[in-house]
Amino acid sequence: MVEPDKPQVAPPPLYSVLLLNDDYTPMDFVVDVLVRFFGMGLEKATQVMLHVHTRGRGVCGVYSREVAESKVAQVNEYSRVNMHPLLCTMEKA
Ligand code: TYC
Repeated sequence: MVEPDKPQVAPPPLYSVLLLNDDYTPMDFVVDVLVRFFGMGLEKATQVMLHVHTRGRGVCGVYSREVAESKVAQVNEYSRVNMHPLLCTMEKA
């Protein structure tokens, strides 16, 4: 028997929010960003900061496009007003 087509609904794409390493942003500022904007505890935030410091980049979290764009904008603005060159970006997960 011929079945009716199932509705073809793709799940919304997810985006990884990333921090990039640089030579100038203080480590404690990066940890503060991870706690403040990504809800991490101090221990996890320190691990992620050290990962970014040694590997060049690291994932802070995975979100819908709208939430990821908002995190990127908030982190880059917070870094800018605090005069640190820290960069946050996003890519499809
Ligand atoms: N590399 C920086 C330093 O030595 C620390 C740092 C870590 C900067 C992570 C950015 O996303 C970053 N002070």
